Amino acid sequence: MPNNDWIPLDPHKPDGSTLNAATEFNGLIQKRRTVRSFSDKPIPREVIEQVLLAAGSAPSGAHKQPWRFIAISNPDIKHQIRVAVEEVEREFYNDRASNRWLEDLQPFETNPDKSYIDTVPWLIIVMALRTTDEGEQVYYLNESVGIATGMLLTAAHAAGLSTLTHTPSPMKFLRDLLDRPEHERPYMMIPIGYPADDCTVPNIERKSLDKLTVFVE
Ligand code: IYR
Repeated sequence: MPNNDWIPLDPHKPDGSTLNAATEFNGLIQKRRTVRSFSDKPIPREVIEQVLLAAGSAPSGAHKQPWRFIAISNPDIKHQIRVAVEEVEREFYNDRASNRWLEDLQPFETNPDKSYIDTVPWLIIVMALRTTDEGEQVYYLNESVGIATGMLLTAAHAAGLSTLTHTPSPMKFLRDLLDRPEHERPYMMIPIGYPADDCTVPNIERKSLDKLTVFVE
């Protein structure tokens, strides 16, 4: 990137006060919930494209943009992924997870059944690029991809869609199954869809401001 190619910033200027804009956005994002029960209602590819463009606007180390989003709606491929994921998850629940871990998961009633992968219209596999496609070094890979993933969740939520952050472990099988190159490391699976009509979520609380923050003024 040439080091003298600078343009004026085009800042976002919300209508109304800054406090109002901040409060409104917080109200929107507080409604985001992780969902495990999805509707099969289709979502046009154009919607997913907008969500992924938003995710791809994230900041990254030296602007290397070390991510790729594999967006899958093909039912056969989704089913193959479901079968493989459920095998990995069965091993997790039966052998690998500690008792403490299983206890911590109990309130969320998670289990190896990932049938939502068949139901949900889109499955996004977030890939972290260990080098750029051109083989260049990347920086702060986990931070960069984490931010982009957070923005993906936020963009989907703003569009009225629900998501689930899913990290089966190990996830390497996804690269083979999707025939992706060596430098792409599966980072997270994110089903995107409308929530099922009868979707319920655990009644959890978020940290209060005093637990969440320390102000040094
Ligand atoms: N990957 C498993 C287990 C799991 C682990 C954590 I930490 C969670 O917050 C939720 C689930 C699964 O998806 O079932």
